[in-house]
Amino acid sequence: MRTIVAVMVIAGFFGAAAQAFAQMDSTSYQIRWDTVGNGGDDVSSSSSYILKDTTGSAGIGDSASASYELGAGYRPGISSDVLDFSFFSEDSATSTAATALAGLTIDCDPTDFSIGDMIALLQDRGEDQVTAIGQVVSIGIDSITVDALKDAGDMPAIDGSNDFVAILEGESSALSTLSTSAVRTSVIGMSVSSSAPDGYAVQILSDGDFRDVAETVNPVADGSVTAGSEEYGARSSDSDISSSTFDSADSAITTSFQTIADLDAVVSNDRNFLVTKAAISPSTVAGSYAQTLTLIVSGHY
Ligand SMILES: [Ca+2]
Ligand SMILES: [Ca+2]
Ligand SMILES: [Ca+2]
Repeated sequence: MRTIVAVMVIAGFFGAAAQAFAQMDSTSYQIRWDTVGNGGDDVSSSSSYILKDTTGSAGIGDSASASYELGAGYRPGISSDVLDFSFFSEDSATSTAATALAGLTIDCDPTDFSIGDMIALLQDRGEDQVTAIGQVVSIGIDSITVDALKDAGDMPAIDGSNDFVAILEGESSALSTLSTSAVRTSVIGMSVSSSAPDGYAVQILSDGDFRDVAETVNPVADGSVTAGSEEYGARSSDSDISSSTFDSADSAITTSFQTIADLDAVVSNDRNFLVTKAAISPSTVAGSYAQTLTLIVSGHY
């Protein structure tokens, strides 16, 4: 029997760009913000909270002339920039059969799940897989309920045949034993919060081919990873990406950064996912194939 084990290791990074603020300056000095008040403290903190405050502000409000704009009051132009990125990869070892979906409740054996787990719901795991992700908010006797289901345009239809719920956690992902008669998949969930006014982008790159020493699984080139063909690639749940094909086709992950999710808006916990897919042909050499992926999120300021 041919045994090909595929492992994917994913690394996450975090990028931020500076935001420009109004300021006062001279040749030698720059006063970005100042306060005239009767008390308070610019920054107070405890182990749990940070407070930025002042008291006694007077004449607050916005005013403008042809040349200037004034926002009077306690630092009205300042807010703490937020750029937060989390990703979680499919733990196929803990996947559980799903038998039905009603609203946000998935019928399954809930033994392996905890409240707060990120999960992927997989209809017909493999080549024709339909995926959605969510976070467990309650656990029943024979079901789990999630806060929302983010899909890639089609909600999974669960009939109990080849349907699963898998926990998304950690930074490595296994495609298990590859097959000449099926497509193996693994889901990478992503969540972004960004206060950047023009939104954010998540980009991906690999450290090389999906490989075992000199042997590689060919990067997908025809837009679809199909059973029986030696192909490896990924598809995003973001259906609107202008700078890459991950939104509309199974695409090769290269050593150059490519966008896998973007949104032109301020967002809180905006979720997307990437489904990595691999298939082999009878001529694929047995081995343990792997690559390292790097994900970067950047705010658009
Ligand atoms: Ca099914
Ligand atoms: Ca193909
Ligand atoms: Ca988009």
